[in-house]
Amino acid sequence: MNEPEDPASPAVDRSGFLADVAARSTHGLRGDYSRMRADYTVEQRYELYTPAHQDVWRRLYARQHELLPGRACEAFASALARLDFADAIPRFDSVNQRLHAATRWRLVPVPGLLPDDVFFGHLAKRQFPVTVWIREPEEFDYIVEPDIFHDFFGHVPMLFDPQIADYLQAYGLGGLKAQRLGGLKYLARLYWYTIEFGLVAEAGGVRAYGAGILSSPGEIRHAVDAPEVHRERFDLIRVMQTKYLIDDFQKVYFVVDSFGQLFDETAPDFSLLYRALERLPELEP
Ligand code: HBI
Ligand code: FE
Repeated sequence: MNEPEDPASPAVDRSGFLADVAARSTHGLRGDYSRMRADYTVEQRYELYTPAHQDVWRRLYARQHELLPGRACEAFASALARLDFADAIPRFDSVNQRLHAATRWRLVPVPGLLPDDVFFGHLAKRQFPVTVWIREPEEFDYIVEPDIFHDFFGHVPMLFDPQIADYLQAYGLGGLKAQRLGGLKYLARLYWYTIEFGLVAEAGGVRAYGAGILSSPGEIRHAVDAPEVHRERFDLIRVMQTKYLIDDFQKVYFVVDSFGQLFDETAPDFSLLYRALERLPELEP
């Protein structure tokens, strides 16, 4: 997805993003975007987490941890077991040493959702943006925007897997390119059905590796256990044709045989694929 392409590349416009944030004020994106750097990173000010926040983290962790056996993939379970963040909100600095040693990735603290090009730019540099704030106790079961629990618990263990680590960097590079080629819609579906809601076939059965599944108590049971769910073999074109649901459990999940398959099948240049997809129907999930 990130093979070289023609150099013609108009500048990306993201002027709308902060205007959007401002317009939606306190009920829009809730992060504090006022003291960030040009690359949208901030400090993780650990002293701002209250005892109530720490309690929310511990309870979210405990509930989710209990659901992992038989549902989370091996890579996730083993990385999580080596990270001890059951008892307190993790400090990015301490995880970064271990993460960098494992796969040369590091976490960067951010206020919340980022404009696409900023997000891709970080991934291309093997930097994973993690939201600094945590949901309030009354949002325990459902949160609209990704918070530190989703970003950290869901995504960080998978960054210790060498193949996922390389795939995600390729995705970031491919994203910068897809914006210029008008392929963002298709690439976003790939991200959704892999990094967020991907399943992998393991010896014991189908297991979750997608962060949206792994960080949600309802979705992890639905995705892995529910009989009515469609679990299709990963097919790049199918994935890119298939719309997704952002406010309900998914109706379809795509299953890879291995993370190597994911990397290999998404390695070719996507520019012709994007053009072909314009002529193919969109599929309902
Ligand atoms: N920003 N912080 C953050 N996290 C995401 O997962 C994210 C984002 N910005 C854009 C984005 N995802 C998606 O639009 C792309 O992956 C398609
Ligand atoms: Fe996510």
